[in-house]
Order: sequence, then C-alpha cells, then structure tokens
Amino acid sequence: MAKKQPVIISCAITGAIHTPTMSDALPYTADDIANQAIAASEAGAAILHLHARRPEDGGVTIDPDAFATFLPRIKAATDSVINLSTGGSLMNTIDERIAPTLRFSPEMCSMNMGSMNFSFHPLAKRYKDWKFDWERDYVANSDTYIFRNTFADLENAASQLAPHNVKFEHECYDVGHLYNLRFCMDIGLYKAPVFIQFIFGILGGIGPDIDNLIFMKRTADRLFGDDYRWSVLGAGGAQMPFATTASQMGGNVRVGLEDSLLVSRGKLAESNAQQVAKIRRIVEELGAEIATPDDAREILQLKG
Ligand code: KMH
Ligand code: ZN
Repeated sequence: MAKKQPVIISCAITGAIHTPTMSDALPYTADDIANQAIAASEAGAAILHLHARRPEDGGVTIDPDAFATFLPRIKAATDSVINLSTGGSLMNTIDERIAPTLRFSPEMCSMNMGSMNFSFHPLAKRYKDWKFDWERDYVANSDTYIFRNTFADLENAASQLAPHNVKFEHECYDVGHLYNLRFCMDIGLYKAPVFIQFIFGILGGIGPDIDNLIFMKRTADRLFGDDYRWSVLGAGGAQMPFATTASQMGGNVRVGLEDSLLVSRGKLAESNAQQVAKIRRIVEELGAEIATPDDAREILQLKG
C-alpha cells in the first residue's frame, strides 16, 4: 500500500474576526502573538497563518510595521512556514491588504477567491461576554461589510506578488470560488500545484455540513485533477469535526483561534497550541503522521 502523505497542520493565530472581549486567550499584543505562534509551532503546526492587531485595543491592523513587531521573533524561534494574511480587514483595498506580503516576502500568503457577505454566524452570540446585536451591527451595516475580492483585485494582487514567488493559500468559502480559481489558473495567474483551503461555516459562504465537504472535494477533483493540494477550515464548533474528517479523507487541516475560540463543544480554548495539540493527537491516534515544516515545503512546492 502506498505510504500516506503526512497531514499538514496550519494554525491561524489571531485573525481579524474575533474580538478580545470574546476570549482572554485571543492574542493581540506583539508578545502574545509571537509566544502563541511559537508554542503552536512546537505543538506541531507546520504553517503559521498570521494577522496583526493593534496592541492598544486588539483591533485589526494591516500596517506592515505592526507585522514587524512579531515576525522576526517567530522566524528566529521556529522553522514553521510563515503565511501572511492578505484578507486583512473588510475596510481595506487589495493594495493595502497585500502590503505586508510585499514587504516581508513570506513563503505563503492567503488569497481570498471571491467577493461575498462575510459575517459571524449568529450562533457566535453564545460566546462569553459577546455584545453582538445582529440588527444593529450587521444587518443595518451590511453594505459596509462586503468582502471584496473581484477578478480585477485578484489579477492585481497576483501580478504585484509574482516576483516574490509566494505560494497562495486559496481561501474558498463556497463552491463557486473553486470555479473562480480554475478561471484564474486558466488565465495564468497561479502555478500548479495550488493549495486550496476549503472553508465551512462563515455566514456568507457554504455551511458546515459534511455533505458540503464531499461536494467541494469532488468538485475540486474534477476541476484541478492532480494540480491541487487541499486543507479544511471549519469555523467555530465545526473546527475539530471538519479537521478530523478532512485528515481521514487525505486532506490537511487548519486550526487556530482565528477560526474558532473553542477547544471542544462549549469550552473556550486556552491557546492556539491547545487546538494544535488536540488535532495532532486525533490525527496520530487515527493512524496518520503530521507534516514537519520541511514536509510542507516539499508537498506544497514552496520557495523555501
Ligand atoms: N478567517 C478565515 C475564515 C485571510 O486571512 O485572508 C479566512 C482567512 C482570510 O484567513
Ligand atoms: Zn486569516
């Protein structure tokens, strides 16, 4: 029997969605982001997906100077692949969102494959201290909260980033985004093998039902054949069930406080490393190995 490929664990350390009022574990100072990223790497994360936040209030920032406050420490302390977000905030242009990647030229960065509504699921109200008012905060302002990723934006980002040879984590929140990706490959924006992150459970994208994972995977097989590698991200309570299922289907997994503040049903995670350790234990107990950073470099054909 052919040896199974090891499972790449990505960890998304802090993101732009959750707020520090929702969990004490969510890192937002440079020290906390660096410490949690280093601990996640030691726990088994081969890839670290990073956003920056304002240390004074935990709000989102895409200022490259803010990334500079924690990136050197993480690079000095770990061998994990650095993956910078180009999603940033819903308020910024694509030029602003790719600025940190242009400055630091990491091995990887995210690339969001379509425009969409983008919201917390209303069930997020269950989080501790969650002061969320659906009508006031989202429905009334829904014009402001469009996540813009037009084809022109994708073309612009790909052409500016081309000299950096950065591998994209193609964030696909719905089946249509797979077709967008195929189109962009056909017009020469991306090189195979592409790395697709199938995302389930963001309101505005496809829902967290395992049927949808099978459907996304089957559609990707049809569109990309051998030209893609894949990983799964389930938002909120879908994180561990989807990661477990994906790892059993031959896929890779993404965990981290960016995507879920929980470690198990109704229980807040203490750290990113706790989520990495949990999915690592599940993957290993079910008979697979986890990938080292160098395995990830080889599987995804990173510039290294
Ligand atoms: N927060 C995730 C659902 C990005 O940073 O570009 C998607 C994400 C986007 O990670
Ligand atoms: Zn992100």
